[in-house]
Amino acid sequence: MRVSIQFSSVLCLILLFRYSLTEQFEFDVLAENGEVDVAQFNSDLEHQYSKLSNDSLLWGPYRSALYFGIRPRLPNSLISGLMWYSADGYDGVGRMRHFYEQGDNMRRANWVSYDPRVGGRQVIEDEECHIRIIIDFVKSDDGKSWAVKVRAQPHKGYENVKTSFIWYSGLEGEKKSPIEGDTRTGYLQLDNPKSALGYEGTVKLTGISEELGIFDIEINDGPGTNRHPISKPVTPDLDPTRAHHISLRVPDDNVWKARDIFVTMLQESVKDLVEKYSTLNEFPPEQAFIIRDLNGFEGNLHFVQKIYQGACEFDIIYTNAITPATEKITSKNINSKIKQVLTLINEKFNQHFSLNKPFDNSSKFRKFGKEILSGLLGGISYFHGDHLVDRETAFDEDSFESHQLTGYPEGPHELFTLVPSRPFFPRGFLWDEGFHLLPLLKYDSDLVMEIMKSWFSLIDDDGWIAREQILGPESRSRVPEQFQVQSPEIVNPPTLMLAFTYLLESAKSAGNYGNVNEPLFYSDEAIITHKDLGSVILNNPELLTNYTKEIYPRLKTHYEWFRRTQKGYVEEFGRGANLEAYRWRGRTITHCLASGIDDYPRPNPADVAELNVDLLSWIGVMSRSMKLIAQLLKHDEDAEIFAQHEDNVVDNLSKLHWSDEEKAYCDVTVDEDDENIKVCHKGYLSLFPFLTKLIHIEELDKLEAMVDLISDPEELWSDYGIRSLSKSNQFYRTEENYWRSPIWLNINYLILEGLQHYYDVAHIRMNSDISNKFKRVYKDLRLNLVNNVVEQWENTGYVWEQYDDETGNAKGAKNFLGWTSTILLIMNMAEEL
Ligand SMILES: *[C@@H]1O[C@H](CO)[C@@H](O)[C@H](O)[C@H]1NC(C)=O
Ligand SMILES: *[C@@H]1O[C@H](CO)[C@@H](O)[C@H](O)[C@H]1NC(C)=O
Ligand SMILES: *[C@@H]1O[C@H](CO)[C@@H](O)[C@H](O)[C@H]1NC(C)=O
Ligand SMILES: CC(=O)N[C@H]1CO[C@H](CO)[C@@H](O)[C@@H]1O
Repeated sequence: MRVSIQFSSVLCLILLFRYSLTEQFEFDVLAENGEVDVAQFNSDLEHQYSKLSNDSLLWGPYRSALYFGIRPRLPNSLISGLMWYSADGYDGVGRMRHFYEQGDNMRRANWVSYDPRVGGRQVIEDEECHIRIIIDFVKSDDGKSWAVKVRAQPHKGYENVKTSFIWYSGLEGEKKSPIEGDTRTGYLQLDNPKSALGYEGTVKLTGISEELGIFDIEINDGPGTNRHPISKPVTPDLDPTRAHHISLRVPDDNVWKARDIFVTMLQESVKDLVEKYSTLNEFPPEQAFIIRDLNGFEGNLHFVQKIYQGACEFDIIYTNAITPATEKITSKNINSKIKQVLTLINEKFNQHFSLNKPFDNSSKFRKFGKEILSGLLGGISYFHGDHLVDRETAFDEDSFESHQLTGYPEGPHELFTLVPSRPFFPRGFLWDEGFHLLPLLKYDSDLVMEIMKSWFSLIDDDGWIAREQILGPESRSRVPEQFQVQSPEIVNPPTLMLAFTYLLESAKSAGNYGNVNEPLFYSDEAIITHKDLGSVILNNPELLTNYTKEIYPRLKTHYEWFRRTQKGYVEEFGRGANLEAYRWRGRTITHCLASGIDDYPRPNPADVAELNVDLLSWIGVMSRSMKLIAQLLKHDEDAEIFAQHEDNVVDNLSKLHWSDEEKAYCDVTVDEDDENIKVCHKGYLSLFPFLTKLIHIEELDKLEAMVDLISDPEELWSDYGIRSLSKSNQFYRTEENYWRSPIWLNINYLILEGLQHYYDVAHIRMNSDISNKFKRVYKDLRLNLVNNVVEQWENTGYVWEQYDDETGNAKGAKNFLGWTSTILLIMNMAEEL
């Protein structure tokens, strides 16, 4: 039986190799054209880029909600993960590590060096297991194979600590074999002869699937220096010096429950032991929780468990048959591969980020910067599945109670995205994503384009895109039910449009626009190689232009949907005709989740007459982005229309939302007599036209008011950054205190940009008092922000969602490497205006 299976594996292998050679061959023929042919060159370029990019981003720790979980950027495929627990006592197993949880006692847990195209290193200080875990992840040059080295170093005083590690791999979406004549479906199976007593040395799994081809996974036992607990096995199948394996069949979309499944199997084993021995105390802890293969199942999900004492290391090596022998990673060459990857990441970081004064002279800031970037990139995730949408419930205009939504599944969709916080918000957020991409523009603009493409492909035919992307059951398991359903009446700040504009502008300033990249000679050699990835679109902006062309109609629909669904009442309240004026839909008395600044005070009582200044500013951002895109594509008529929208927004921000008395931008509503009134809660909201650069540069009085508001310690200024709500406001630090005082880095970054922009364009017209104030505020704010975030990182091991305006202390979600990583951009900004 086994022999015939292995024979068929070999056969598959040969057939697959032939298949891959054919693909290669076709490509060569395509390129084999003696003449210079620009069109040919371009289409080859697009194809080559797409293939290289897909390959280099195929595998990754894209299950970022876990401490360490690997999957490819493919729906239903091979899903793997690492778990561990302390085997010193009987209670360790109850705190088995798997999902990255906010409450776990980790002194730190993050990537310290990482790039999705090559791999990197994560370091976890587990204060309960008393070990430091170092996880190195590397990929082969062709991107098709990978390897992981797990090392554990006991904390001082715990040199004999016992730790159990569990690796699991599960294959989903097993389809019929692509090989003609082979009637088997895809599979993943144990390659070692099955042994209930456990395994010495390497445990090997082999598998095949339609998308991946043939592969194997080796989980070795590490070098001879490793120690296992040597307690004599109470029963022969509980030998702690051996690796133990079980397998079972689980349906698609269930491998993510690996921890629960493992624990259930463990409970079965423990129950059995207790029945036979009446108490578990007969067994030392490292034996009591060894998984036992009681049922002899064979299936698509496999667990391999190991128990070590003291320092240890072991490797997991995934080898795809397609990877050329010279590029394969083995337990022999893995160390040099890791070294190579870490060096490469260092070089790439140094090449792309030159920290500016005064952060350029200390290795502390450099180390911090590299960790922030690595942690941000380590949040890149791939999601696949359906989400819940309510297209039925119309929001009752006059009711400001929260609406009870009933969702129906739509999809499946896929999303390649970053996440705001691995432990707390491990999924895609529209409002955050634009900020996530900004630091990456400098580092790998090709990656930014891939992520943007993925997001934009989610815009539906009406132009709607869901605010939170909760795709598939794994993602849903992390979100309370009342927040799972998305409604097409609800929008979110369109920060992706902001980032897309930055991308177009950086391609433009790379100076390659307009010239088609003409090849000097034509050969069948590759035009680009995987080493070029990161700056291909900057060097070949036509790739970006072509994509922009393709996505333009969809963006336009999105823009129109946004403006249509959020339109404010105008004629109804004597506000003239045709105004650019908008109101967030779906606000409740206490919250406006759509706006992204959830509990920021809004007009009270809530009224359909409300107009929101932040929303009008965001519309302005969209109009400006659409204008730039239309100009780039030479859609002159459209460009004019968008330019007109932008002008109207600028005009109306001033005419509708500016309060001369308060010297701030404010929301608008009506009083009991239906007269228009402004409601001014000073804070981030008052700054929106400034943050989005939509104040006319002639309006010096307004610019001055902005810098006054920012710099006044009784209003927004604190020693740690600009607070969200003024100290003078009646709601300052009240209730949830989410956007009612804490310092948020994304807005602070926009404030610095606003200061920089208006100083540049308007300082000639300002009197010296004001222009000096701009300079001083800019310089001090930048220093305050960086110094505090870095200090908090040193104290706590993490960067955070927010910082307290009175103490600078970290608050909210931990490991918030989403938009808090704009700190990296801030360190890169000029020291002075
Ligand atoms: C861009 O699109 C044009 C028209 O479809 C095509 O001819 C050209 O090859 C494309 N350029 C690139 C770099 O893909
Ligand atoms: C790369 O992946 C994308 C999306 O998954 C796909 O549409 C495209 O065809 C792939 N490109 C190549 C050359 O395989
Ligand atoms: C870096 O420069 C700043 C001032 O520019 C100074 O205060 C600090 O001590 C310097 N740090 C090191 C490590 O040289
Ligand atoms: C206050 C005001 O009405 N300003 C302008 C707002 O924008 C519209 C066009 O959408 C203009 O007509 C208004 O004059």
